[in-house]
Amino acid sequence: MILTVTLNTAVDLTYHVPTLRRHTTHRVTETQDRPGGKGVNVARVLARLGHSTTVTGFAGGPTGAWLREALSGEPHLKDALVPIGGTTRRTVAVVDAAGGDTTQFNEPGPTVTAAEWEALKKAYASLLPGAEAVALCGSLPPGVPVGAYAHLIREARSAGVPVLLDTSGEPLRRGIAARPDLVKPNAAELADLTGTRDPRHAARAARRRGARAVVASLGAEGLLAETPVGAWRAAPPDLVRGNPTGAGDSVVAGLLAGLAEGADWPDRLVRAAALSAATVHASAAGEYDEAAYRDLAARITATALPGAA
Ligand code: TA6
Repeated sequence: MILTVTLNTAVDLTYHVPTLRRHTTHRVTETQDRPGGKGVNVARVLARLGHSTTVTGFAGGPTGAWLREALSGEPHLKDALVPIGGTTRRTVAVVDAAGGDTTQFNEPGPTVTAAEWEALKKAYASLLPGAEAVALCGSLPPGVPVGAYAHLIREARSAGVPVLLDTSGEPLRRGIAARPDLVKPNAAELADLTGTRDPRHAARAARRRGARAVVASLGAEGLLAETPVGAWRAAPPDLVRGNPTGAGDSVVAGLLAGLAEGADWPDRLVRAAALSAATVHASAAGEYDEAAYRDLAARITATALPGAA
């Protein structure tokens, strides 16, 4: 079983509009609701790839109930979310057909009490022994300590379970110091963490700070991996346009699927890059286009980069 942790789950709403403009009433042409938050997206992709996946984190209120109901229809996915008194947030992604880009609005999330955080730690400790890998994903809701991911990483490491971290800001900084097996920042998160804009230098700096391996998602330039056994780049052959919401989560899912299947690093990166581009192809947040995934996985290659990692 692969375990994903989403402390700040969400109901992701996607609005499609012909043209996005300020000071204008927009007529929405299409609406989609999906269970979301980064680790929830990772779990849905993994489950659709056939991997047994368990979702934990917090859910509460009517949106939390909706999210749990929506997840109950997913084969291979088990709900181990911890109930809270607050209400699960919503996010809104507005897809602008004319501009070909997406504007995202994320609520901060409900305030989590100290007792709820203790309940989550207990649930997590009971799930870890059955996990072959764990992914800790997304922002922290108010009330959760900033060192939460560092704590969960230390627990996974002492249980001998490989742990991946995908977050930003101070939780990322503290999480890296707890020595996760893998971090998956985007270019901005990596630059913010290390103070250097060159992705390769920045990825190496993140490894020196404690991450065993780094896979940076660089938008249209694809993925850059710095690992203990080498460095690679993998990018889709053509520019993919569409809704990028959840594309980074699909990178995490591809990396975990490859890890669980014992694939080598180049193969893991090909899957991750193909799943990410196939997610941009799909119109709803966090979904991927199956045909595009198969096609891209056959055409993407991972290129080894010179120099010791
Ligand atoms: O990566 C896309 C997404 O997972 C959306 O589904 C949305 O729920 C959001 O990110 C959550 O990110 P945050 O950093 O606010 O936890």
